[in-house]
Amino acid sequence: AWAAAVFVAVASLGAATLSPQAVAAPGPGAATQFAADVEDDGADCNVPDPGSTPSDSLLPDPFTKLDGSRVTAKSDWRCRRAEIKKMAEKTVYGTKPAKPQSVSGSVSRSSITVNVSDSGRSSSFSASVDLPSGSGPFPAVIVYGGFGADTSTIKAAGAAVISFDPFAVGREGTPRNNKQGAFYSVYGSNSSTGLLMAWAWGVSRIIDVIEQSDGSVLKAEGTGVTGCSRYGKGAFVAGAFDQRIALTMPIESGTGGAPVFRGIPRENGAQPLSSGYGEQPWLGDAFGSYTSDPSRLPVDTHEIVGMVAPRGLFIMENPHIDWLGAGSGSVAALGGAEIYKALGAGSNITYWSDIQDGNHCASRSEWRGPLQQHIQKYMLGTGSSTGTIRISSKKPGNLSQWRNWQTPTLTD
Ligand code: MCU
Repeated sequence: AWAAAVFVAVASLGAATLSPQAVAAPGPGAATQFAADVEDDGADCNVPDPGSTPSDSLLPDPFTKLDGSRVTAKSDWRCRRAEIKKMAEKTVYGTKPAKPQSVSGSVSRSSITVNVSDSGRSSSFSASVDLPSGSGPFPAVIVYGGFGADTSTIKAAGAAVISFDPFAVGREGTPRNNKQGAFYSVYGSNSSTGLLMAWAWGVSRIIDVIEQSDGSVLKAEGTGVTGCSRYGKGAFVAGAFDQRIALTMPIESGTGGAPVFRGIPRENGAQPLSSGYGEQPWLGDAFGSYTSDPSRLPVDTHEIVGMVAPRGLFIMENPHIDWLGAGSGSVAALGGAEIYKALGAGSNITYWSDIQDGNHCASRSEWRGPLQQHIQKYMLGTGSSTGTIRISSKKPGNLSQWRNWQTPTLTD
């Protein structure tokens, strides 16, 4: 009850194929070398129906494909990721529809508007823009909600801030059979897709509008995404499901975000899966059949981390509040880092829970330097930071207890 009260208080403050060259050292202008130029570069993959997968209390092997064969080449990851995407949509988040028939809008120095229509239904939403000093055009970080993200460091690093109100796209406080917001106006209030994926769809549509603009104010290449707490869950999902996003930065995301689902029930004080499912319709309706037994899930979040690979990922977590499940978060990072390593991009993932200030969504000096370095490396193409895994001893994670698979050496 204590933790829940704290969260409510904070919440009320704001309501391409991986080529060998793709993992070479970055140079100026190479900001987006790890990102794709399309939202889903595995859209052409032939993904078999996942059917039912065996129950497994350990983390599923990211490198075994649905046909039972193993991933052997880096280029295989593209279609293996498409399998993970399909399973994750089906069991965890709900489907993310492809780009609507029509997306239009505008980009100015102070705002972005987005208009979509598909199959005779339309909706729109807008977001505000805050530019850094300099002449631009700038890559932007799409910042969910109004708290927890260090927008002054983002701007000081040289990126624009797009303030995105996720509730405009998928409102909280609605029952699952009457979801509201721009996403549900188009796809139906009884859509089984949860809010996190609806928000991710909104982020993708913002990127569409930036891509379609004349590029004088903002550029779509080098886009970042961040948010804290429920918005950290959102940022994590947005980055996994749009491969144009060059840098994904979830903060203190908790259950439904980065932490492995299989770890949550075994982690003292972590928000239970049933609570993460029931508090808000964040996860897809289908997840309701897994809350009492996550070992039946065909995927876990280490593979969602792997969907982000080899793009920049900076997971920030808070080990001082049990509810946030940072131990399960570190297992997700360690498991996902195996995928980064296999792709030759081991230095593109950072996990950092080794922090002093335990306040939820606090502004933290420890993260300022790495945040700036990540923005410069992945969004601007200047600077070169090497990823680090800094796990607090308060909430350790031990990958060897969670897997019975080995990481393959993949051919180029
Ligand atoms: C960590 O994110 C959530 C958490 O899952 C909820 O249980 C709590 O009510 O709110 C947190 C949050 O978004 O705080 C701002």
